[in-house]
Amino acid sequence: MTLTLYHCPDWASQIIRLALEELALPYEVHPMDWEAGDFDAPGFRAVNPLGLIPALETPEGPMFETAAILLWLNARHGGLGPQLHEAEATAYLSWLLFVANTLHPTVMTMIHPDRTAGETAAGEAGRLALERVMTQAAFLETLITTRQPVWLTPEQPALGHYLGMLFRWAICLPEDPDLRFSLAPFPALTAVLAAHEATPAARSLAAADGLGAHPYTAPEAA
Ligand SMILES: N[C@@H](CCC(=O)N[C@@H](CS)C(=O)NCC(=O)O)C(=O)O
Repeated sequence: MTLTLYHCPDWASQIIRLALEELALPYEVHPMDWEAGDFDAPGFRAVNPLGLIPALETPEGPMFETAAILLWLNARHGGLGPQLHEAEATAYLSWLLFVANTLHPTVMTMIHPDRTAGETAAGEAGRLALERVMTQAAFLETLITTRQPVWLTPEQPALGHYLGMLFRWAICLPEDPDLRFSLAPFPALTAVLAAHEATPAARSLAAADGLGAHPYTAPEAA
């Protein structure tokens, strides 16, 4: 089965690349260059009309949206999270979609507050987004300490890597150092991310893409 991932290192497509690596699936990478206008190219818009990555070409048609691709890969190949017929799916789907619909856009607002609020209100938007991410991280901390879900261990690594990339960006990408996230108040979440950044798949991708030795827990901008 031929899979082609439209990808930039350290962008959201990295989450899908990590899943493909964890599954040891063969795939091709279609490198994307923002400056060269690749995101507006008609060929790419035929794959993802929204012009965003990740996008994945599959033998059954193109896919986009991180969570959708993770769920499809898991349905096809297993190993990334619970299957729909399993009891753990109720909690897993709820938290995966919380991450995709709530945490992911809030982290994007931390990184690009001007896109949400315009240049003049960007500082306040960034501050409020950081506050919301702190609250959302606290929800995750409680989840991990009370439930210790198997779908937040490297045994079922999709959501752990998704969180790892989001917190990586929240820690190192906001322009204002005072508006960057810290994992310090969240030891259980930190342990989950540390376990995921230590998987062989994460280590080899981090080395290949220059993401450092601790891309989730002690990240530096690539
Ligand atoms: N909800 C989308 C968000 C994807 C997204 O924001 N992708 C960014 C890269 S991190 C992108 O392609 N940005 C290009 C742009 O904004 O034009 C998903 O989860 O797939």
